[in-house]
Amino acid sequence: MPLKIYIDGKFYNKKDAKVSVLDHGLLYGDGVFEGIRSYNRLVFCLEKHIDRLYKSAAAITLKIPITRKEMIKAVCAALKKNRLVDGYVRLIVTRGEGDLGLDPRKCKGNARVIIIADKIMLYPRKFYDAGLSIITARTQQNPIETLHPGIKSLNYLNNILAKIEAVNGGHEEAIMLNTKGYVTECTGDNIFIVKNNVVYTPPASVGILMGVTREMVIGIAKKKKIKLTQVPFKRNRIYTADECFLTGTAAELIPVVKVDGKKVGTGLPGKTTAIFLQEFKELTKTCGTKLS
Ligand code: PXG
Repeated sequence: MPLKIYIDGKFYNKKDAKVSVLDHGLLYGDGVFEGIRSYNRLVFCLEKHIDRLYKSAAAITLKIPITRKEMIKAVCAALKKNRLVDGYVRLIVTRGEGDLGLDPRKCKGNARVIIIADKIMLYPRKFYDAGLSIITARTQQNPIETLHPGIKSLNYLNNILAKIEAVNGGHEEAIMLNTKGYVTECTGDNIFIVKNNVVYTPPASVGILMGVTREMVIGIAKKKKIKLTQVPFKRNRIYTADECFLTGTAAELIPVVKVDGKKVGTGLPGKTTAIFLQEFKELTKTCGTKLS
């Protein structure tokens, strides 16, 4: 069965799912997106993703043409239409079709909603078992005074430049520092370290995407009475940490065992990371919106 893709209220076969070359999402990266996952027909934290989508849109003065309720329905419909039990949804809202000028007013409120529901592509198992080796990128995080990293916009070039550095060095991910040298996040994941049984993750103020998985990890720490603090830190704190892990919708929680060629802790995935991963797996069975 060909993939059925939602564009503005209708489903199209993949080969017919097309948008204009004058769409400002394509011309300028003018739009926002979300990556959402379903586990056994439970759309994980769907409302949180929808909230973030509408927040991102508001931050770029993009008016989404449908209500949150309609959006939730459409995401569920896209998963059902493609008979996905464990799926991945890419939800995209672009400024829509305009002309060659970058003035968003030319798009005349044609904002376009696209929903692609497909199978999830995961990091290979070996990375969960052995942990990732990552680097610090020379490409810095966008300062919060520019395109705020908390906005999940279609303009991911900065992250892609950092990702290219990682890939060129034979790594899977790269840490981006802010202009003051503080650790922010990776190109598609938030970052956590553990030192002496305390968990640390960078706060919003350094410039990060407020990850849904990150929020779940913070909740798990509370529940398990593990001390977790959101404080700025520099990369030397990762080099001397006992454990490090990344969080993201696609990756879930993935251990990091090497940063910039230096072993983190014992150089093996840590026990605190394992506890969080175990608890997270439980949440994927209960947190979200069940497909009817
Ligand atoms: N930081 C950034 C910059 C992200 O893009 C996260 C953190 C984690 O957020 P969530 O809410 O997923 O826990 C993300 C999300 C990809 C891809 O293809 C990555 C994301 C989203 C969609 C696709 O690598 N990362």
